[in-house]
Amino acid sequence: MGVINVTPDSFSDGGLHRAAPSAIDHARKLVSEGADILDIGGESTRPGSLPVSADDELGRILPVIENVRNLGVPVSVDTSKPEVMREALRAGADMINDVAGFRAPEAFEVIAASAAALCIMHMRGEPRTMQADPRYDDVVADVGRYLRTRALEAEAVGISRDRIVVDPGFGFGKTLEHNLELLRDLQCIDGLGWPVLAGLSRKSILGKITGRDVSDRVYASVAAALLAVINGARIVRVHDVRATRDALDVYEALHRLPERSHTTGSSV
Ligand code: HH2
Repeated sequence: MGVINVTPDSFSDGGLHRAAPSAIDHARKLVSEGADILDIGGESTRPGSLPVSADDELGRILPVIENVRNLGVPVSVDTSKPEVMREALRAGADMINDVAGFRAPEAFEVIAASAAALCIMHMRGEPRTMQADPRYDDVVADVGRYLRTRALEAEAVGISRDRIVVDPGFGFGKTLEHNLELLRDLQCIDGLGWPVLAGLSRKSILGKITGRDVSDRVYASVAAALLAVINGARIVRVHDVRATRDALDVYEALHRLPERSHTTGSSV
């Protein structure tokens, strides 16, 4: 999943694609580099970011959705506002990705009234305050319980299981240790029964580990995406599509090999 932030303030590429023509060119580039899904966002969710109005968000994303829906890949829209979800779906979006887990009243109902897919993400609190001393009894169990509850609630309003994706929300109200535990034990989230999406691309946890600035986290991001896939993620949300695609191509080539029979080591 390639990220297109049509925002002035996103943490890694804020302002780069705030004008629709630039965002559309970027979408074309990501598809040519191997993105299977595009994720368009009109509101930054970085820690401390301030909310924008639904009108402003729609003004940013609608021209982009209309111009990228014919690129041959599904279009996801990253939003937490039901009115933005509704208009985005009307404009041709195939999926809604909500970092707030569809907590807004009517959010699930808007999706249920469409044929769209949805990504339910775990976030503790809201972007303005989420990094203030996050605590969990057991982060993997707590996040897993939340995602399971929300996914079952989505199914209860009539959204079929094959439309639902879950995401532990790396960096959203979690310390470095919380994020690492979630990455190490991602199989537990995968074991819930819904496909898992993981977004680690360029995030500050990678900066904390490598000491690198946000503009210099491509290698760390590729490593994190690959580890997420090895540990069960079915979709990785990334800024650097070409580099990630190459890494996943190598991983997938291994998986296409026929199984070797393990009868003896001495014949090697
Ligand atoms: N991370 C970001 C935004 N949306 N959606 C999902 N499902 N999972 C994520 O991990 C996730 C997400 C933050 O990254 P970015 O869009 O690059 O930055 P910003 O929120 O500042 O626009």
